[in-house]
Amino acid sequence: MTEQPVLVEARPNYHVLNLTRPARLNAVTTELHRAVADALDKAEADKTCRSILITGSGRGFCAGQDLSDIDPPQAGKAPDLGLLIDRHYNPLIRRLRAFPMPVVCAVNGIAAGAGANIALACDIVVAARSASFLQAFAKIGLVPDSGGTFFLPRLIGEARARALCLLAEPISAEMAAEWGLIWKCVDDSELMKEAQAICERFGEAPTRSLAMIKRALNASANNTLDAQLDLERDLQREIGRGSDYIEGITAFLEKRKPQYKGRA
Ligand code: T3D
Repeated sequence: MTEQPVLVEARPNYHVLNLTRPARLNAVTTELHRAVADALDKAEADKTCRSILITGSGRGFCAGQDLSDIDPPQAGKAPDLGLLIDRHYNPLIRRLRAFPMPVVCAVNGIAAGAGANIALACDIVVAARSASFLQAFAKIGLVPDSGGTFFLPRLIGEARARALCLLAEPISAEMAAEWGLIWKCVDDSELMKEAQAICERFGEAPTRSLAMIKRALNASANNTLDAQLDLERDLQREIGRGSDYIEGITAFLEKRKPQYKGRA
C-alpha cells in the first residue's frame, strides 16, 4: 500500500495523530509503527506542543497488529513474535507512558488487540458511544500484549480483566467508562470536540508538572507507600524550583489566571 498510515496535524498547542488505514480498521503495520514513532519525535521536539491527541479514521480506532503484515507461520519454522514486540510495540507503550506531556486518545470505533492496549496506555481515553474494546488475542491463539495484562487488572480488577482476556469478548464504550477502564464515553458527534477541548486545556497547563505527575503515577503501580512518598517529595522539590510553580502561586495571590510556560 502506498497510503500514508498516519496523518499529523500540528495545532497551536498540540499535535493530532490520525491513524489512516480505515479499510483495515487502522490495523498496525511496520510502516504505521514507524510513522507513529516519527510523529512522537516531532511532537517532543516542538516546544509549543503541550499534549498529543491520537485517534483513528473511519469506523475503527485500531484493530491491533495487521495480520496480513506478518510472515505467516510455516511448517517447521516457528515465527518469533517477540521480535516484533521488542522492536515496535513495547517501545511504543513505554514511550506513551513516559511521554513528557499528556497523551489523549479519542477512540472513535473498535479498539482490538494491541489497538485496545495502545489506547489504554494513553493518559486520558475518551471513547465514542459506538466504540468498543476487545482483547482479541485469545481468538487467534495469542496472549494479550502491549501492556494489556498490566493495565487491565489495575484499571478494572482481576475478575473483569480475566474474563475480558480469556473470553475475548468486546465491551462497549459505555461499559468501559462504567468500569473505569477509560475516562469517559460521549456521543459520537461529541468525541472530537471533547478530546480537543481537553488538549486545549492542556495547552494552558503547567506541562512540566503534568509530566512529573505521570512519572509519579507510573511508579506507583510497583512502589511501596514509603518509596512513593519519597518519590513525591523528590518530584515536588524539583518542580518547586521551576518558574511555573512561582507563576501558579503568584497568580493565585494576585487573583488572576496563571500564564504557564509549559515546555518552553
Ligand atoms: O505478530 C503478532 O501477531 C503479534 C502481535 C500481536 C498484537 C495484536 O494486536 S494481535 C490481535 C490482532 N487483531 C485481531 O486479532 C483483530 C482482528 N480483527 C477482528 O477481529 C475484526 O476485524 C474486528 C472485531 C476488529 C472488527 O470486526 P468487523 O466485523 O467490524 O470488521 P471486519 O469486517 O472484520 O474488518 C473490516 C476489514 O478490516 C476487513 O477487511 P475486508 O474483508 O473488508 O477486506 C478485515 O479483514 C480488516 N481487518 C480487521 N482487523 C484486521 C484487518 N486486517 C488485518 N489485520 C487486522 N488486525
